[in-house]
Amino acid sequence: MSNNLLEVSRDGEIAVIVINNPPVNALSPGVPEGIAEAIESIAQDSQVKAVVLMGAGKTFVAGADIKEFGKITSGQRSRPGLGQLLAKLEDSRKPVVAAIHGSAFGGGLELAMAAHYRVASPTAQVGQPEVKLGIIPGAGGTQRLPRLAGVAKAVEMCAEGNPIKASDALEFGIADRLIDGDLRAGAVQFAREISAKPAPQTRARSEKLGTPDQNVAIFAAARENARSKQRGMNAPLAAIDAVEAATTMPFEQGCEYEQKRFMECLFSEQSKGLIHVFFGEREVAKIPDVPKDTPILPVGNVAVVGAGTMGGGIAMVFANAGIPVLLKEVDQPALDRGLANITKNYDTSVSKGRLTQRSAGERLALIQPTLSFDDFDDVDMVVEAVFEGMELKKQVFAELDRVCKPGAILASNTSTLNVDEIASATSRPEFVIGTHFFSPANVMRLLEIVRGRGTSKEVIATCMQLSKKLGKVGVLVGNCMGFVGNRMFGPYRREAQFLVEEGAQIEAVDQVLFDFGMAMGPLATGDLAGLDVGWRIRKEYRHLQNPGVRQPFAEDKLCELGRFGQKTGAGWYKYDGRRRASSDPAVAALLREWSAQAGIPQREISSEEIVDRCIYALVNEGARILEQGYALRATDIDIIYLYGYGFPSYRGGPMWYADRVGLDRVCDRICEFHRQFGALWEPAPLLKQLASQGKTFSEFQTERGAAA
Ligand code: T1G
Ligand code: NAD
Repeated sequence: MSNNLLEVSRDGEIAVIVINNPPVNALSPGVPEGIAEAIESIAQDSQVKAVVLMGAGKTFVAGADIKEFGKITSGQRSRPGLGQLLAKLEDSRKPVVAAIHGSAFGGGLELAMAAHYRVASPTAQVGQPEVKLGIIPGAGGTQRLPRLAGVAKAVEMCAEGNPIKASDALEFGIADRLIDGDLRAGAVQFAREISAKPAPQTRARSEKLGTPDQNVAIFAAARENARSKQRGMNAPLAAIDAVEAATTMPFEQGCEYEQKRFMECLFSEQSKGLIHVFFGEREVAKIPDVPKDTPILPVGNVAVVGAGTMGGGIAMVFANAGIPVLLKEVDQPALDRGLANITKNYDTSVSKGRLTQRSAGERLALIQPTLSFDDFDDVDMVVEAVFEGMELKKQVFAELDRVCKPGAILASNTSTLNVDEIASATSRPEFVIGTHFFSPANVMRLLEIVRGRGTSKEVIATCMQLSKKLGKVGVLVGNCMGFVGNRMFGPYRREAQFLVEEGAQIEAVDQVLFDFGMAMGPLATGDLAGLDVGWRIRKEYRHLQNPGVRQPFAEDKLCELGRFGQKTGAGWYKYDGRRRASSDPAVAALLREWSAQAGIPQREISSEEIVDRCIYALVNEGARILEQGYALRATDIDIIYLYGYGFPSYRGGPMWYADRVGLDRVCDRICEFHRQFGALWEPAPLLKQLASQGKTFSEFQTERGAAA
């Protein structure tokens, strides 16, 4: 029996059901129905003694079809009754063996746990990642997993959403055997071995559900962990409640409770934001005019110029990916400083158990220090990370053009400078590109890839693919000042400064944005990155400022006092030896004085105004970037802000957030600020247009995509 989504065949007395719904065998409409039909017809076949259930292609089942969720929440279709299918599977009197390779995620693991046995290839992984989509397992996962793996492991997997390796699945009783080599053959062999045994039902098990005394501590720790590590997210807490229900309610009742919480989460704003992010992360990798089959250039070894804050981290990124790195500095003391920082970072990772001493040593060995360009003639790619000055960067690129082999990619980590002007210092602008890492480069996942006027499609495709290999989320952006992330961050931090100049407390501005979900408040972020970085850039571009337009003064004045932030022990806050921040009344007093000198009246400022001015400043500049084409999609801007600036993922990103608020309301508020504060708040034409048409940035993106 087969339909185009699955195939049933026989291997002697064993029936083999193969799900074939590429690319990830999601439980799209037709798949659960097909499995149910197959189980029913196998039940009638007396020849069959047991069943193997597996996936075709690269993976078992990666879960429910996420693309269908929108249709459920918009009422276009009802929720697929996965629960009924799983009960039917579990009730099969012919034992069912799930054979797992690749990923058994979400509904995929739930399917496997409803089977009577599970075997897996050693490279497989299993997990309940639903909370990363703002939902919880909805097909019995929170009820069957604790029965198989115990309460502590189940609550960790369901609340944190991270996958576990096959060897851990075996250790915790989720898998019954690991199969080296041919999985199908091994699974059929296993099915033969158990075909005469009773078919154990996971739902009937309770030996691992613990006692209330044991469980109370587990759930308390899980809730505390969720509140700190997944701050602001509702789904992890709902997942914990559902696993707890498995320890206090009978199975069916527990499933009903899970169902109720699942639907609650599915219809939540947070889930919509996180599903937007899920597909957004995959969409940013698609460049309309750079086809999937664009030739990729080899990047087998690289060089990094400058071993400062960024250069050192960038060298670690390549070494962590197993790519040998030449690291060049101007002189030995600078080189020693850079290597010492790198070594310290690896030692920290080892001391925190994130890395073994052996692999730290292997990675460090891949970083070869040098003081000359002599060895650069053989590298496939160079990333330049010297001081942010155009003349110096052009000197370095002219030198690279002279020493590097034809076809080597020449990338700059500049955070603001014009990539075309840097490229003009070479004879090969088609090989020049911006690779804007974020600090600390070995930690932050975002990589803004800056397309120059001459950058070739091969170089773009190579860097986009390389970003994945480096464990980064690569987003292609256009070459304008500050590119996308920093260009939007300017107005965001400008408003934060204006708010404290007008009377808001420093701590209040940071706390309100922190409560909104930002990883850190805007002023504290300035202290972390170094207030002097922006100060140097403002001084470099002072000549471009429009004299009639208000400029924030607070951070310039703090820098004139040498308060650069964490690096000097004082900025907006003061810092102890371990960089812990505390309020500094001296700054508040200075601000009152400076505002009085500037004639800025002081007033009470609401939290709502703080959020709107900072977040809508992001949105307004984002709209300009979108209409000017420096970002391909609104989604790209959202992904940049999630991975580079600590914007809360459950709000989907600034552009998605604005869409959910309603662009008409956002535009009205910005017009209000325009009237109150002047030209800086001129609404972006695209925002005005979409607001007047009752449209969203997502719709604009789809239309532009269709037009491309
Ligand atoms: N539904 C629909 N499409 C999916 C999908 C899914 N579950 N998983 C992946 N895709 C698409 C993806 O958008 C991309 O499309 C292509 O497949 C390849 O994916 C009932 C309710 C499995 C580890 O959260 O983690 O089950 O961009 O690029 O890097 O309780 O995909 O090519 O057009 O990611 O090899 C829970 C999500 C669902 C797992 C493979 N499951 N997927 O990674 O490929 S909720 C998940 C992944 C649920 C139940 C609940 C990864 C992967 P396109 P890819 P990959
Ligand atoms: P940094 O001052 O920490 O380091 C710059 C290093 O470059 C110094 O060690 C210096 O000795 C070295 N250098 C200067 N001229 C050199 C040459 N000719 N050859 C080799 N080395 C040379 O600066 P940073 O913060 O690492 O910034 C480097 C670049 O990265 C800048 O373009 C900056 O805008 C960009 N950037 C910085 C950050 C950040 O948060 N610091 C984030 C993203 C991008």
